[in-house]
Amino acid sequence: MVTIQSAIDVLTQNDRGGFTIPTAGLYPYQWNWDSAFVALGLATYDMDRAWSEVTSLITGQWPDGMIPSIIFRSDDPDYFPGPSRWGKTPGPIPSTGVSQPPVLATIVRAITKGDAVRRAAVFDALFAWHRWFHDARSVDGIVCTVHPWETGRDNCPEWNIGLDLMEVPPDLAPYRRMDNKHVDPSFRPTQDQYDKYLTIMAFGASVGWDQRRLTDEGPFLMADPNIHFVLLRADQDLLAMAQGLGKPQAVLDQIEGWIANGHAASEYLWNNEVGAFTAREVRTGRFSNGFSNCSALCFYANSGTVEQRSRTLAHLERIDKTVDYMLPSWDPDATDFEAQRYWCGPLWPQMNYMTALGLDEQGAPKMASKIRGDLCRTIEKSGFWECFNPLTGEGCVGEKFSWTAAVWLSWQHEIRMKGAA
Ligand code: 9WN
Repeated sequence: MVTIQSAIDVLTQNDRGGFTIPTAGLYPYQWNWDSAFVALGLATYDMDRAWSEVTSLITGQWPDGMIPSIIFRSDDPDYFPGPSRWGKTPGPIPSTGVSQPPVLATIVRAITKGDAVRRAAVFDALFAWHRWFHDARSVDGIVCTVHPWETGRDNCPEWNIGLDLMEVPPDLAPYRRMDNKHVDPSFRPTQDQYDKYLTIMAFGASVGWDQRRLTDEGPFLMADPNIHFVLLRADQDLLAMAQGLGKPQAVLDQIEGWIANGHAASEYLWNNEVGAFTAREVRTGRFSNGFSNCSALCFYANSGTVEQRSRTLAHLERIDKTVDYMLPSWDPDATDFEAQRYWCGPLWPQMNYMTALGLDEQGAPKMASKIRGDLCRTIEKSGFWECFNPLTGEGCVGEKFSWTAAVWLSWQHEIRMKGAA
């Protein structure tokens, strides 16, 4: 049975002293958006510890503002690719050379209500990170991504149109994967995908992790609805914090400009044929052809037209009739849907969290509560897994997973708060 204490135990067991790993064995370092969700869970019972999750992540920030996807405080032979393969990176702590969806400002705003001191302490770092996305990753006003790992959705079929354009050089340095030693390989990305992930890394290292060059000249360039909507939402949360902190007009103007640009960029990701927001390969303009579990983040970002939102909702209603547990990461009616393979089908706790929050805020409470309730049912059935089979509710990949425990704790806390009010 899952209880508040069992969820807290997961976070405590994954605590490595001021920061939390996603799960023991498979992911032995601090990951970017994982830590943001972890802070949300920790804040329900230990605000000081939640705050060190936030500040420890920021400690890895690069001089250009980027906060990397993984911070390597040690070199653990159990994980590949670790710090030696990423090579020398410009940050204060060894790290990857790409970022991850910037959910942190949204979570900082949520957990620091009324705490101007804490908000002020991290505002500049958050601002610099957002500016980095809008500068280093922007192509004609669209914030793009250079690596599937940066999107947090590694092997989602959305990336195939970008990966298909790539060639793996014959001299790619040999390597040995470690992920498949920890978990069933049928849950994980394929070898060809890994070769391409490593090819992008080799390019990044060859240009000394110059982020502008990685965007302009790198082998992979796509626009991702996950990064797009998460950043657009986070920009709005950053603006609210800036206003509350009395930041100078120039700062407010800058953030307002990002938000206006972001709403305009939503149009770029609207795939009229599918009737949903989907990823897009930037150099060819080609769209990916499927509904994913970030298509409906338009609600979370309060973006998209009335028609776009209602077509999005229609997809959610169709998918809900097909699977037992919402929300699968890839369209269950697609031929390349795979119920257990990572981002090709399983439902992901942090995605259900953001999607349900957005639907609730934008007037679709019924679907919001379905998406929240289904995640709670899978957790109650199977435990705090990394992700879940949407047809059976069975857990997949990593067990005793931090963000799963954290999201569940945050919902339990909300229920208790409402009951007490
Ligand atoms: C690569 C840690 C991370 C998540 C990502 C998820 C997975 C890593 C991997 O695990 O990615 O960064 O090795 O598969 O896709 O969203 O942050 O939980």
